[in-house]
Amino acid sequence: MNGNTAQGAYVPRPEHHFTFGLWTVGSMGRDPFGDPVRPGFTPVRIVEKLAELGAYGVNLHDNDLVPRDATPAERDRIVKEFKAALDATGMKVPMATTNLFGDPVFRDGAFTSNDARVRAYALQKTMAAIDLGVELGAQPYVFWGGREGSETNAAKDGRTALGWFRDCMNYLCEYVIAQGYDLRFALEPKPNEPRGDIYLPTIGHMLAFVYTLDHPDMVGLNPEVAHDQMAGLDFSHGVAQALDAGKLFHIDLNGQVPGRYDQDFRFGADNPRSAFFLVKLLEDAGWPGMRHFDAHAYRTEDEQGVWDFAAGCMRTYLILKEKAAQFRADPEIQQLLGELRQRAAGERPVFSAESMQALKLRSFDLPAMRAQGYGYERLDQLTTELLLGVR
Ligand code: GLT
Ligand code: MN
Ligand code: MN
Repeated sequence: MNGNTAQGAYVPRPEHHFTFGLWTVGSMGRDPFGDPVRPGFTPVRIVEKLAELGAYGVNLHDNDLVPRDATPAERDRIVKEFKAALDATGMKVPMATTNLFGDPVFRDGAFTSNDARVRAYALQKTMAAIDLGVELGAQPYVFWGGREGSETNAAKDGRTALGWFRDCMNYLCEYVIAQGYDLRFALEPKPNEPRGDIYLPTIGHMLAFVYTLDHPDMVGLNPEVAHDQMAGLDFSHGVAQALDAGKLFHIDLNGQVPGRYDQDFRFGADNPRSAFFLVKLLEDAGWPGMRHFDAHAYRTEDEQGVWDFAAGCMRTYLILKEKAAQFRADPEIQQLLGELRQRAAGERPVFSAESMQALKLRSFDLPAMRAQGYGYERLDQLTTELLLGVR
């Protein structure tokens, strides 16, 4: 269990199900203040290099692979070459999505644009992108509504915008059913950037929206570490809620310091402690989905830095996974948790006339209950020491 003696345990392999977006390692380091600093790579090169590093697959937006202005013949040639690279390496495409944010046509949103023609074009583009995703074997299909928001509420009533969003999701569910595709949708919440405020900004907002759709069973979530942390939230809590609802269809792992610009740092770079609690949650839950990194290398990096970034994301996940196993096996930690479990044990409150009467009459030793401590300082310090490698 000691990480110092188990370097081999941190080597990523396809069975760990690590994935990256073409847009992540492919990022050229552009930011709102500066030009690209790297040339980027072809999709084929990304597939080959990620396979070499031990990843399971790559995810993509339609236009990460097929440029916006490609002719049908060009599209077919590009997809063919890409599939050949997948076949040669054994890499998969477990998730696909639509770029509904880069083209200036989407400046006021795609599914929530004030222009009905833009909303129709967004549906047309998404249907074509779904066809591509299905052709490549993607499951689930992600929707990140980066432009679905506003800077001023003078221009649009939020209820109208959500209604348009709902109409589009219902339409696309029907499309999937009509085509006979076996495909589920995963909606990705984000509070802001690139819009001043984005509709459906958190896991909770998005989850509530899913249940207003015509086919809620087909639609779940793709939460992202950075997006909850931008809002100052505890990501593990949101993920726990999505798991509890059976709606964690996909996940975007990265790093983000709260209160800063949209950083998309290497997984665990900002806060290894919260990354640990997230990994522990996913592993304790036995969650079967892909461990997808939606992040990119620092703008300071050259090509070598990009591959160091990708390897680092996977290695950190594996180290934290081992730490989670160590946490489960630590006798002192388990003793404290056992004491807590004893305290937590008790009958579930199932309502009946009798249980209600009994509860109304039950007497509590309030002085003792008020005086007791919970031992969390000790438990937390043990966790910290485990993470710092001295246990
Ligand atoms: C973009 C965004 C991500 C989304 C991607 C999928 S694109 O990088 O910042 O959070 O998951 O559309
Ligand atoms: Mn994301
Ligand atoms: Mn992000």
